[in-house]
Amino acid sequence: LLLCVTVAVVMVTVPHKPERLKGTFISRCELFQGYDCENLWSVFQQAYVGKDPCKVPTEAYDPLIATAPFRPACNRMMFWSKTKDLVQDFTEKRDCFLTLEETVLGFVLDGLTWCGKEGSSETFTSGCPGWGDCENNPVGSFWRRASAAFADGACGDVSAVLNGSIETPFSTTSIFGSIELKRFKSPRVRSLKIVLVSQENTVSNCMNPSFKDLQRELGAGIKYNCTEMTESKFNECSSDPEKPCGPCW
Ligand code: N1C
Repeated sequence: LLLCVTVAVVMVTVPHKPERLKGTFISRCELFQGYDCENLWSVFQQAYVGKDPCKVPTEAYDPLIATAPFRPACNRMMFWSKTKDLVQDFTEKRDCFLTLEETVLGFVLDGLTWCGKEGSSETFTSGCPGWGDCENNPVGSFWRRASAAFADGACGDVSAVLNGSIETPFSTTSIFGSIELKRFKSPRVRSLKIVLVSQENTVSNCMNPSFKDLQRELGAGIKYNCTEMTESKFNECSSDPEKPCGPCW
């Protein structure tokens, strides 16, 4: 009997995983001011609910982006590739830069998995296809669409934090390399500052051949520079009281 009661209580109090997804979405959304979070959830769901989870193109998220558009933030936008944790720690301490994760859409969906199923009105959080399964999966399409819209707002001096502890810090197939970089337009975007951050082991520097690819892809008229930095120096940048907002690179 005790077991039955426990199971019953758990079933009532711990919602099914998809319910948890909605809960996470709404509670994260409520940390932002000025959004109708229930409406945002319903617009979000329309992108993938009832669809084959391998047939959700980036355009499916157009209404979602239109409901919570990104505002341009000149000289403050920060992009990254293969340095997510590092950049997240950095922006938490320092309010000067804006990443996609700090906007309402990036924030509510960060780290989550979701998909629908043909003939069902439910949201699933397991058994969803990943990048390796099909390109047009709900999660991948969201990040590609949101990254494009976020990058469209870039202006002035833009920063991108790349990983100096890997062989190819700039990858033409990453979201940064294949989507964001291509949307930077001169003269709206004046310069791109690459900050190449290495952990204990430095594997590549600013002379890395992949930066030739980057410069080739970068729009004409946009200035480019690259600064190498250790992880500890980078972290110091986020806590320098002398330069609370001044660039450290
Ligand atoms: O493919 P990436 O990096 O180059 O993408 C990073 C790039 C950043 O500049 C962000 O603006 O694209 C944006 N972005 C996110 O903000 C984001 N949050 C979480 C892209 N992807 C994001 N994710 C997840 O990480 C998502 O699942 C995606 O596939 C990975 C990409 O990480 P990466 O390869 O390090």
